[in-house]
Amino acid sequence: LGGGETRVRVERMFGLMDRFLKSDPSSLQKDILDHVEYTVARSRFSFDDFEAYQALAHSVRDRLIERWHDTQIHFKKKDPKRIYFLSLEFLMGRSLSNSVINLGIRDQYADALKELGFEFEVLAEQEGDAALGNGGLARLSACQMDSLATMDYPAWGYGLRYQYGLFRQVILDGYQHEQPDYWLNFGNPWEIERVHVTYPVKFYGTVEDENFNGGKRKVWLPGEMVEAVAYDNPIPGHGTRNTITLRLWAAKPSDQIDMESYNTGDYINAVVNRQRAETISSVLYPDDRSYQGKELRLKQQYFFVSASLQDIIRRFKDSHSNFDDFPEKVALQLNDTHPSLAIAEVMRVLVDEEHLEWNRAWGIVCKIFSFTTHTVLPEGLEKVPVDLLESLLPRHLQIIYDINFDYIEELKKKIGLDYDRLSRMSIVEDGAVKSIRMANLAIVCSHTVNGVSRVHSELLKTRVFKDFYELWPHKFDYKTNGVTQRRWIVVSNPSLSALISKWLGTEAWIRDVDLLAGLQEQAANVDLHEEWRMVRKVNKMRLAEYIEAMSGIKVSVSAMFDVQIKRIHEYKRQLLNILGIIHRYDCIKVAYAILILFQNMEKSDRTKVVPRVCIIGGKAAPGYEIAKKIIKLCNAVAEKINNDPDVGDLLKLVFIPDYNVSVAELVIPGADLSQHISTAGHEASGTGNMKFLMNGCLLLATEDGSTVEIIEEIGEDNMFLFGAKMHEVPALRVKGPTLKVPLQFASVVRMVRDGYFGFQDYFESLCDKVEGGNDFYLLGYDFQSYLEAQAAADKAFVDQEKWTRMSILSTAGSGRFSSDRTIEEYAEKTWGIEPCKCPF
Ligand code: B1N
Repeated sequence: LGGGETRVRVERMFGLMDRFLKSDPSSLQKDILDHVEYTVARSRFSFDDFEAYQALAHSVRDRLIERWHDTQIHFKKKDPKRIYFLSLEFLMGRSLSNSVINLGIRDQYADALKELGFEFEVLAEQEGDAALGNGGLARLSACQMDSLATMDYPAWGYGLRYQYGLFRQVILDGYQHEQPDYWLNFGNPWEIERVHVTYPVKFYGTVEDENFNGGKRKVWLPGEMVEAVAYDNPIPGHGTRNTITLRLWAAKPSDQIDMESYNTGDYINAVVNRQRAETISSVLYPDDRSYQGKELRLKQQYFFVSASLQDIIRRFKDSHSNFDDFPEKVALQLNDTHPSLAIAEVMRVLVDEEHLEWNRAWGIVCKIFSFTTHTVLPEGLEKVPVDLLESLLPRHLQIIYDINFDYIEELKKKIGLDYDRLSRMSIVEDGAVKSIRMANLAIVCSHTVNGVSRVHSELLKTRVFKDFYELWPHKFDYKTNGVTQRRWIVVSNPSLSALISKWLGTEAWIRDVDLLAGLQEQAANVDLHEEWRMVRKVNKMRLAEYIEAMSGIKVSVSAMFDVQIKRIHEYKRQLLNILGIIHRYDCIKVAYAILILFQNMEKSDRTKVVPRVCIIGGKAAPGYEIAKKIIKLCNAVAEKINNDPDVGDLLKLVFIPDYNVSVAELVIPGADLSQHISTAGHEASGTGNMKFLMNGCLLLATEDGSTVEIIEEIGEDNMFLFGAKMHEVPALRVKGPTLKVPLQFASVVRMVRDGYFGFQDYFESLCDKVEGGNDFYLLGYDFQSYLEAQAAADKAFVDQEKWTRMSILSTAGSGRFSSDRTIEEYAEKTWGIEPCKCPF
């Protein structure tokens, strides 16, 4: 088009469009009904709740897209330094409520829907979870995206669009069964498929030398090619127009390959082969913290890394021609070692494709990467067998060897010929199976190595990465994790949110969470107490209804709701919780026997028992036998207790199946007490504790991970602490079999062993894990102090005034644990980026 014609066209376009979509009730109603008719393709006179949800979601999506476009145009114009957050997992949960709240149009939508005869809350319940992650690490990524958007940072998230997210957990006869989570079955209104944003990703093949400019260069001749297609998920900030991108890649067959088979007439096989490509992004690996050298997992890692980097480099080259400027414009964040192939990939692109000289490329690489590790144990670190890497990514293996060679030479100059240390610090491990240590690669090539809590960072410096810390102390830092108060208070606990705003006289805490500290002054105010208790009671009623609907168990809301929800792991000690419950049950039974014997209430302790509803939820990795037995034990104990007429309302045990983000949103606001009871030194951070804290739930906890910092904020008087301290654990383990274990512990384990809850043979190995010198996680050692902490919680609960004050102080002291604070620290100290706020 000529200049004149373009102007006429642009003017015409402006004439036709309203600047922004309107958000008054009748505009919203019209939009929703239009989507019913034209997007969902149902008659506007006949559609059900799910269809109404779909139409509603699409109308919200339109508003998101508008802001998202503006933000992207603004970023492009300003060209700031960008942060690219690479993570194999994002646990986003539901999007509807979060989006309308961040956009500031929730009430408008609720009003609009009411007139159409729908309730917003009911429609919001129709949405399924996006569960593209395992647990804490993945939910952390999601919280951080919310903060990045809210704080106007020029950020992109990159990950994989798994066809199947984390498996659905179904409990049959008390056992966990896994079912695939085909979350895309009914379409996903929150993503935008970018059919034109695609990149080829190469695998296998050989590397050859080629003559180039009078010298030699490496050329990778791949054996397989797959196409990466972008799916963009707009992430809206709160109280800002900024809406950033979470770009997830899906694998599609590439057109560039298999021409041969078509031509040789093997048409059917050619088509079948093409489908193999899609398996790369088909399923999320359900193990957290354990690493198996699986080819598909490595393929997933490289697939998403390669596509993301092509995208990032393309964006850089749109407005820059000199790669020396790359570090001024690009920060790459490695979320654990999972994306650390990115290091070798950047080297490969710069050297092999952009023809930079090796040392120049290396200089650039050393300035762009930062690495956050979420691991505590050396066994948790990823190691890729050299054979596997050689076959899948032959050129990358060469590059890693070359990086290692230069690095070891440098290292020798610094530390001398200490071969033990050199071999520990090498990127290449020479063992029975020669492998690449991904953490070492990440540490060597990153300018910063972050831990996720203070004590985690201390562990890294003194144990796991001690050698590296001694060499490069300046690289090591930590950013204590945080969670977003938008989702974990405003979305999931609207009544508490309203109450906080009322008492603080402002909603500003939603973006500036430190303001929550203002509640401290009111912690003794009786009017606040009354309203606080009312809000908590309403949330408990909501949770009680859910429990009844799901399990048929009726629970009393005047009981203490005691919750432990998280992945099932031995170190997280759900077994300690269950054994504690068995002890409580036993005490109630004894008290009952005394009551019957003496026909005297006074003599029995029964009246002193504080009624409890114990709630446990979480998934076990499908191959983790012991974790699965813990789930079965929980259900077996629940069966016994809940059906025992002697117990009644004094004790109930509920296992909540299929724990996920939306279940957490329901359970956390309704909890009185929550348990974070990992053996000290095992939880890198923990983030569930922060969500409970924000919601005014009291914590029963060990001094582990981020809990240590929570204690500093709210004081140990406001929580129930117990257990061996981190520095005591190693010595206690050495003592092992000689450790004195309380009688009560032996007696509850005996009940399980003797088949009191059935399934005697099945539970035997579980009991063996905590007795006879095998008690690695120190359940026996900590049992006594655990029971004491539980007793202290009971005592505090009886004094409702005290409890309410502690609860208010918990919320008031939670400000430090917002992901806004974490992200600000990363932005300033690690990434060197600044906000880039979209004007309008
Ligand atoms: O990351 C969370 C921490 O709060 C937890 O303490 C920590 O356990 C968790 C391999 C992991 N560490 N490692 C993983 C997840 C998936 C996977 O494939 C490892 N998750 C954690 C956030 O910092």
